[in-house]
Amino acid sequence: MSNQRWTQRPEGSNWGDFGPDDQIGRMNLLTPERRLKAIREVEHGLTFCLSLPLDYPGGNELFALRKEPRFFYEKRGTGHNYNFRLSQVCGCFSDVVSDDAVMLYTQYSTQWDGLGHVGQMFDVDGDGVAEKVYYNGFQGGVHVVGPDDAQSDLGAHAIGIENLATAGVQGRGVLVDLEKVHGRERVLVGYDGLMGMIDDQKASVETGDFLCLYTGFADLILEMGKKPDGEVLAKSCPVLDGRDSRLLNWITDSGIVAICADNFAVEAYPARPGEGDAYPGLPLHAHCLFKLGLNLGELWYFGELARWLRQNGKTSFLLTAPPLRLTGAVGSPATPIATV
Ligand code: UVW
Repeated sequence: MSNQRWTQRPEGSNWGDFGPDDQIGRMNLLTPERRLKAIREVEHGLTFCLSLPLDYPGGNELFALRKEPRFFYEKRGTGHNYNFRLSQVCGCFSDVVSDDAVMLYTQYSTQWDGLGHVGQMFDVDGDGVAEKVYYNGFQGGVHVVGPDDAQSDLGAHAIGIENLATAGVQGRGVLVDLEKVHGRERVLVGYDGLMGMIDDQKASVETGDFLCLYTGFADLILEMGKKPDGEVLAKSCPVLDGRDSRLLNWITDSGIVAICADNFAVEAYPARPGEGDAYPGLPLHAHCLFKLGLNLGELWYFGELARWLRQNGKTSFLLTAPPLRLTGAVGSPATPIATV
């Protein structure tokens, strides 16, 4: 199999399986039938907001390159377009209006990783030279263009987050409760550990599902009240072992469309050392985003939903979680909602 962007695809990838120019990857498995099945999960009409306030974690201890939202206000008349009396436009108007603008780091808080977030150096054209490539062979500097590339038209012109926004991110969420088993202990969870919890909690994970992992990390961030302690966070709560090949194979075979976790990167970062001269620093990201086109949700907030599911002996729910339809972005804040 090959197409105009690649003649060889990475081992274990699904490039081309959803069409030569596919830009939504595993989300293709979320069919109308599976959405209907997800809607049938709803029995009580209760909703849970699965987002942190977007100004959390607070500061940038968690990741130095991502900053808190900053607000701006446009000038209007002699002041600003905020608490602005519309009588200044027409004396008879009684309105007071406010607008705001915000500088939002798309991956600061509760977020989706888009397929343009992590690629790999990989020889797509078989010439012996590795190129910067992303899911389905879209290229860094050509399709995903940054300020250090030759082109001046910046952004993800393919695999941008707007593709996920229009894919209809609504389906069946299945929550695996890692916090119930490990508490706040930092544990590397591989295939055996995850399968054990899925079995014990009778969480049936099916094709088209969103796998949701509750680790307690976002609860800890909330408790820190916008003053996150980086050292404590680095040693707290379970993370997936992205270097466990059996876990990665299970993700491929499971048919899940996304993994959503309440921790920083779903997987341990940094990961355990790999083998050979060059290997992914974020192996689960490489497997999911780059090879499978499977989006990752991070820093979601599952605390209240997890407690309700525990009390009611359930693991599944209707999940509605579109990203912003922000053309050309490689990630996006989200305000996911669970309905039970
Ligand atoms: C990194 O980029 C380290 O991970 P994330 O997917 O959490 O943004």
